[in-house]
Amino acid sequence: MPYKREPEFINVSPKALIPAMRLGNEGFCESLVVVEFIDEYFDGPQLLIGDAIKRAQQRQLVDHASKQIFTNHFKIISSQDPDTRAQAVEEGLFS
Ligand SMILES: N[C@@H](CCC(=O)N[C@@H](CS)C(=O)NCC(=O)O)C(=O)O
Repeated sequence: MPYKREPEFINVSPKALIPAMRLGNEGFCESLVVVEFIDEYFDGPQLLIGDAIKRAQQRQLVDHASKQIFTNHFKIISSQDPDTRAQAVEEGLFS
């Protein structure tokens, strides 16, 4: 792995996936959770922008990337097994 799986990281991201964040003693992971937390917690420009429909469409895009693209992309670039890479391409692009 390109990064260490330190216990404090695993505490907030049990599957050792990023993004993950910790604030004080609390932490969590998952792209959409992190995006929504940043918007709710911090002042300043919002990550999700526009009216409710636009924000829902952005959540849908993040959700799709989170479930289909990120995981498969990582397998494509990191696996040494050609079958695993081929399956990740199939799943990432066509399912
Ligand atoms: N559903 C997760 C997917 C996160 C994910 O797949 N992250 C990738 C990087 S984009 C990762 O941490 N890969 C490392 C690994 O699979 O070991 C989310 O949206 O946060």
